[in-house]
Amino acid sequence: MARGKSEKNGKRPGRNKIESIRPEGRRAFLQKTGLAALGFAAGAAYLDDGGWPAQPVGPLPGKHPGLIVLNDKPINAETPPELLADSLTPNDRFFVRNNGVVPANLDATNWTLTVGGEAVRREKSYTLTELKTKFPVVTYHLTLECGGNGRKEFNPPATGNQWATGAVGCAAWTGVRLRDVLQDVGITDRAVYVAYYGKDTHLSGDPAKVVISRGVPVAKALEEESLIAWSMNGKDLPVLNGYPLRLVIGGYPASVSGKWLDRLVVRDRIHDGEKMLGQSYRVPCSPVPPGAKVADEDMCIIEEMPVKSLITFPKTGAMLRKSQTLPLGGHAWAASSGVARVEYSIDFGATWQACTLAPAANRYAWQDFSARISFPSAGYFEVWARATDGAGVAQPMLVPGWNPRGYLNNACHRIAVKVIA
Ligand SMILES: Nc1nc2c(c(=O)[nH]1)N[C@H]1C(S)=C(S)[C@@H](COP(=O)(O)O)O[C@H]1N2
Ligand SMILES: [Mo]
Repeated sequence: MARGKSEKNGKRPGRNKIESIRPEGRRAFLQKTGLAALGFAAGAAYLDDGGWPAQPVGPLPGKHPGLIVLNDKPINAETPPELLADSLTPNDRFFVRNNGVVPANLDATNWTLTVGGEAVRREKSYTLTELKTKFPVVTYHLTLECGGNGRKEFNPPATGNQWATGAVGCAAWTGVRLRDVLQDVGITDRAVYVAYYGKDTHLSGDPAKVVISRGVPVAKALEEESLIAWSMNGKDLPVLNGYPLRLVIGGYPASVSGKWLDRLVVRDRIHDGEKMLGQSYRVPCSPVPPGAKVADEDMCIIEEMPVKSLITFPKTGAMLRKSQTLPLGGHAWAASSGVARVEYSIDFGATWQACTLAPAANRYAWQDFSARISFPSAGYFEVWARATDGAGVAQPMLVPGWNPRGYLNNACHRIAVKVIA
């Protein structure tokens, strides 16, 4: 189990014996408690879900075999919570969200990044070596979360990858600041948006079609943590995560962090590239009832992602004795306001207790939380975690605001625990 790994890394307090339920035991437990029916993230139960691949595809090249492959055309894979226990998500465990075909024959030596658009003085290109030597090289811990993470829980269902909880990760990204490069190119005061193009190709095979080209407001692009990165946790980017160069922009949906990055455009308007318009990465400007049809002009671009947390230890279905305490662990993240606190509940949200919250390495980095939980009796419990951001906004306990594409589900994560006498 993930526990062994966590303890080896010294990340979790103590070494309390939490026995995991044996396969037969787990199944019986899940049946008895109706756990599977609750849609809990319980290992292979993921793959039994209607619409998901019946057979796991993989392992993906360079990726941990425990990643759950939701789609192989394009490749999309999420990380189960127990594989996300590390403070920094290892490269082979980092989720993959592709909209097109991974580019072949990636050549870092001859890679160039071109910066153009209506609002630059003159277009300019850089080789990777130029980027690495011309500008200060910086490292930040930045959380990337897909806007559709948690989509699986929306009802009526939204089309698209049925992400459960694992389209998120936090790595140490190394590169140069986007703002240093933009400054070197020279952006004019007409600049409104900074957008990307990557080298991946359209699923249709049509070379004229752009897979995805999204962007951020100039002010966001100019933040000190907005990076053009070539390294993840001290190693080259994995091919599936954008080798050899990508944007990493924390706090916004990860769809703005363009992979296989070869072109930036500084626009004099809100970028109108592929997956910027219509219903993509947009939510209703004002709340709508579940199932509503919303006209494109009433949909607004997602900017900052809401506060969220994830329990990564123990795995749901853990079993312990009443005499033991449960070491709880996980991460919490929010956009620019940061995480103010994390609490847990073992009574379905009736009462909440404080977790210990580690400081953030920097803005937009997730923060580890932990707690030691004593249970009042034997029996079935759920452990819920709830984070509150710096503006006092907490995670909802239930799935929030239904929206046509199923974005921004930041409902509390919960796990099942069985306490035996
Ligand atoms: N070139 C390119 N960049 C891309 C994408 C893509 O399909 N092509 N997907 C985006 C989306 S929707 C997400 S959530 C993140 C996922 O990053 P990851 O695969 O490294 O986890 O990449 C973004 N950048
Ligand atoms: Mo995404």
